[in-house]
Amino acid sequence: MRTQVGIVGAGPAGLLLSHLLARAGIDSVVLEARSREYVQQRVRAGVLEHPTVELLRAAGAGARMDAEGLPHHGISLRFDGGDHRIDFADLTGRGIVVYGQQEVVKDLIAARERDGGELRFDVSDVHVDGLDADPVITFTEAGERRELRCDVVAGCDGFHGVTRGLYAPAAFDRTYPFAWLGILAKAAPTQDELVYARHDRGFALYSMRSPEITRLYLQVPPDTDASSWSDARIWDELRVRLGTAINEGPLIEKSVTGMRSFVAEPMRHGKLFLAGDAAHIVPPTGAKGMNLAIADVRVLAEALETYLTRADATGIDAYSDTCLRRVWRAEHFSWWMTSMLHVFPDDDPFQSRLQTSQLRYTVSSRAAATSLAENYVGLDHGAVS
Ligand code: RFL
Ligand code: PHB
Repeated sequence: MRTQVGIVGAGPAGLLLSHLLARAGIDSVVLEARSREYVQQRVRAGVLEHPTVELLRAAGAGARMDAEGLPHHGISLRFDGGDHRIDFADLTGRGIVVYGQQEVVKDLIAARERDGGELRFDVSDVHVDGLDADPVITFTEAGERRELRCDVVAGCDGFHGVTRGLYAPAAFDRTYPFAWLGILAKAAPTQDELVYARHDRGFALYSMRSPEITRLYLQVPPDTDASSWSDARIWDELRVRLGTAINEGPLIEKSVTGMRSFVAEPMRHGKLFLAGDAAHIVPPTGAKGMNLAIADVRVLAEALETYLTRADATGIDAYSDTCLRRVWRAEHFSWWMTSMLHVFPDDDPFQSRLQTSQLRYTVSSRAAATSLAENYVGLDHGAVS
């Protein structure tokens, strides 16, 4: 088999890259370890920032998002018993759309299959060789070993994938002394917008997916076993920390997510280009992970188009530096939101007073609120210098 771009991983990064390349007339094959059903059901992110929404629309993959996504014009920060709205529309003229990551994944799979794109699910033992000149990806499919020759390889295989291990990038890493217990419940949301709450018992987040589905998170210790939290205990704790009425309903999903910050530099090695979680991780507090994955592949698709159609390497040579500028902005924002809103287990009174001061400043100064808002709704692609 031969293709121009061999893509490892069918998450948002790999699927959107394949879709953007196809629109530019470039051929790709996507290799995915999991089944189609699994990737379409995997519950993850829910917030699309403004540039992501615009890109999906411009790429012809935004119709269902526009019909079913929930446009939001602000969020609330809740602390010390008070609720403070950050009005994105007023501060930035922009908003976000709440639309599940798995819905984006379904839309992109449907778009690729409509165009005859090649998506291969359930592959295993992916190996990549020849990154200096002629890349070859070998993999097992339906019990048979196969070979895919390509001009370049895109490593879109997430944080636990294999492609980052093909070279030795410098790694920048932070872990946090807490995790999130997340639930998805069949219950109508009681809030119109997301609520980020800092409470003495820990952080809580109120989010949603649709007029029938609520998404909620609680800060928990990092080694928490999700099954040790009964449904009743989760609902009680959410009510206390969020200080609000919550509709209860049957849980569709319950899981614990670790929190970390990670960046691999550079994001390119020879003919391998990393994109999305394969290259960087942010804690979910800023809702940036999927948006960064999408920003990376926008840059990569354009760079590969000029390289593969005109043999012009300017874009691919700049790829890593261009992406890393935006990545580090999002790393800072996510670290900052995380640090401001969580309770640290060492319960350092100095730190907790700094957090309160920062929260008060953020909700009372228009300049500070605008800084949060413009990062949250997403800086324009290409605007981070
Ligand atoms: P993905 O989605 O992990 O996709 C990688 C794909 O590669 C496959 N794979 C392999 N395939 C072949 N061979 C191998 N050896 C392979 N190894 C792995 C995997 O099966 C998978 O299908 O990475 P991608 O595309 O870079 O996308 C990144 C996003 O998924 C991630 O950043 C977000 O989910 C993070 N995130 C959030 N991001 C946001 O922008 N907004 C949010 O509101 C938000 N909330 C969240 C989040 C992540 C969370 N969890 C569970 C980590 C909330 C949570 C709870
Ligand atoms: C979500 O809806 O899953 C969500 C929203 C905002 C975040 C993280 C996750 O910061």
